[in-house]
Amino acid sequence: MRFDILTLFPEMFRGPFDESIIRRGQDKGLVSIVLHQIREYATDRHQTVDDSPYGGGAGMVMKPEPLSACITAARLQNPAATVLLTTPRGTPLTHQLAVELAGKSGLIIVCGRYEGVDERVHELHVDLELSIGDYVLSGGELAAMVVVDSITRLVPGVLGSDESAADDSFSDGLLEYPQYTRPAAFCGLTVPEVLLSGNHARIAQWRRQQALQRTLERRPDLLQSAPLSEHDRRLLAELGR
Ligand code: 6GU
Repeated sequence: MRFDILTLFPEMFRGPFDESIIRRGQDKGLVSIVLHQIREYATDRHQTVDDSPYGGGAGMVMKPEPLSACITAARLQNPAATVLLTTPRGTPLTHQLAVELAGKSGLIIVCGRYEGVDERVHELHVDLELSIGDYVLSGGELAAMVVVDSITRLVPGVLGSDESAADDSFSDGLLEYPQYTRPAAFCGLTVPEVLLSGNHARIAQWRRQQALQRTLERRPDLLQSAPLSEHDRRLLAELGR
């Protein structure tokens, strides 16, 4: 998967992209990330990338020409890519959508800044506007990092077989069950007996029950769309759903 990221602040990405899973994806040659400085595509003497909004109002708007030129340049290098724009008004990013985007041959991510981007850039170039949640960030860069991270871990081969994404929260539509490691007793709290039993069927059953209980308590909205068995429904009924 090739990501092209268009931003006014490429330096913001260096730390996060040089560590951990994203680093490993790049080292394995499964993921490549190319940063583009939008300002390099401004043509005036002051390299202007923003201007005040037509019609008045607070803040600045990203000018169409430098951004459009930068997107065109990225497209030449990543021709089959889907163009995403990070904005709080976008479609909410979910696990489901991350899976879908991980299947694309390339992604170009435009990081919105200021009060927004000239609407004609959306019309001409953007396939999908993405938001990472119902709150406002100062710019799309942190959101773009979240998008890249959530997609990279789903690219086949990036995670080792011992750290599969299959058990992650959301992958089965539920929140993940509680995890424990040694020691068996810590600060007076013990690990549930079933996890020490070696009985894999009982452990799987306990984990499923815990995932259902947590989801019911914290994110009951997820139960509307999670695939549930008859047994799951009976467990939830016992929990008072
Ligand atoms: Cl994608 N961008 C900005 N600026 N704020 C956000 C967001 C994106 N998602 C949630 N808040």
